[in-house]
Amino acid sequence: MIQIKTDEDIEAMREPARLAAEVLLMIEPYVKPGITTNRLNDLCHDYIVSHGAVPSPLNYRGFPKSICSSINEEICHGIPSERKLRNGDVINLDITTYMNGFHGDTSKTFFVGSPRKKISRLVETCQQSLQKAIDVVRPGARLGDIGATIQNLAEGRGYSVVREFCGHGIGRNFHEDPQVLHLGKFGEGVELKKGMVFTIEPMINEGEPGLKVLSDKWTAVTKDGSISAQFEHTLAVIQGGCEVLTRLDGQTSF
Ligand code: EYF
Ligand code: CO
Ligand code: CO
Repeated sequence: MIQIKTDEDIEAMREPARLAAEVLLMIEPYVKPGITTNRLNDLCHDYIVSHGAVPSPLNYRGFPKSICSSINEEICHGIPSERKLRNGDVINLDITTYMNGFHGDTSKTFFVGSPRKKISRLVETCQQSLQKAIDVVRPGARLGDIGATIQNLAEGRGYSVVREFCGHGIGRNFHEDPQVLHLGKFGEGVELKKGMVFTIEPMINEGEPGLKVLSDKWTAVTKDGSISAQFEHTLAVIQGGCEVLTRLDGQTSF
């Protein structure tokens, strides 16, 4: 069942959502060759806790860390470790914070050192697909409009959309209804209503859509070893459109 949020609920959600966005801003200068993903995890953890919040992933269904860090062919749910970032890597950092009784969830793919041209086209396409999907969100639109928008852009550029993971309702729980698929057909699926709050978090692969989960039981990687990119925002459906809760004031590019 989709839980419709009141204006008061949405006001309470702005704080964890803004904090998650601030974490991505805070961590960006540290995303450099040589740093370990454990260090990135600890910097994010300390920032979240020092701002009176809790990192939602920590112990969630047994997840062992405070953020997800997914490098190159890792699609999502990568576990921070002693692995050092290298020039040319791409890394998605996925941040969810809990405060005021609500969660806020956002993620971004960063270039480590000098971006490779072929990979930057993939990463830019993923970011654009999220923005185009956000642009269709308003009362009366349908979940299929979101999926179709992402699928058309990604596949039109020769990439593939990950099928196994999707965006999700979010609020008092990290994951709520509805499931927000990143592929679909225009005009199909649940009709969007004012007060719905959900994430859109497309995962786009350079190659085939298939994935496998590593023996660590968490990290999803592309089956063909191709690079994968992801961006995510939490948004609230409001009259005439949506409010991107995880976008900071004045932030235009992401
Ligand atoms: C089979 C986890 C559970 N799940 C989702 C638990 O929505 C998320 N990111 O945008 C999201 C983040 C995390 C997450 C962090 C940990 N988990 C992972 C993989 C499989 C699974 O249940
Ligand atoms: Co996330
Ligand atoms: Co999410």
